[in-house]
Amino acid sequence: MQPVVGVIMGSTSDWKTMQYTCEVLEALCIPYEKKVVSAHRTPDQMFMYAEQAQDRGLKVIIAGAGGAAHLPGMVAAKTLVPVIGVPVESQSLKGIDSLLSIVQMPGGVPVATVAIGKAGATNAALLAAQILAVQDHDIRARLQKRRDEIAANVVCMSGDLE
Ligand code: RP5
Repeated sequence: MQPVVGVIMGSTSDWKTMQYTCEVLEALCIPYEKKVVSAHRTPDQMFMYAEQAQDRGLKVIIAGAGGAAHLPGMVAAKTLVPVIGVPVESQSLKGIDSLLSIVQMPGGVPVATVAIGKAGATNAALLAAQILAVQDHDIRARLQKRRDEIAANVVCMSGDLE
């Protein structure tokens, strides 16, 4: 199936976090591709990826990076495909560095920034799915089912307190 979501990350070390993005996309049956592309170590490949994304059929790009996390912003600078940035938790600054690097984009070039780490990686996939669901009713139905299950779980948890 032709991928509609591109999941990229700055290093293989980001996979521990970005695997949660891919798990959710798989659960929602959304075709995606995954790739390591580094803003600093392979800048030419990063620009090529961004420039070709739209013509290759990608509808959303999810970019995870840590530390000096320039990947989401630089990709966003080279494409009109919406970019969601996932701040990966860094060892030295617990991902605050990643978060600030990704979220503080200048006006005119947006990156939708999610939370640091696993929750952010999970929500990046759900946000991508919600963007796709604007035009894809099957994805919307799968998202609604997932939301209903989450709500049912919370109701069950409340029962456990009694
Ligand atoms: C960033 O540098 C990557 O996104 C990664 O989070 C961080 C560290 O990379 P490695 O040194 O583990 O390859 O570019």
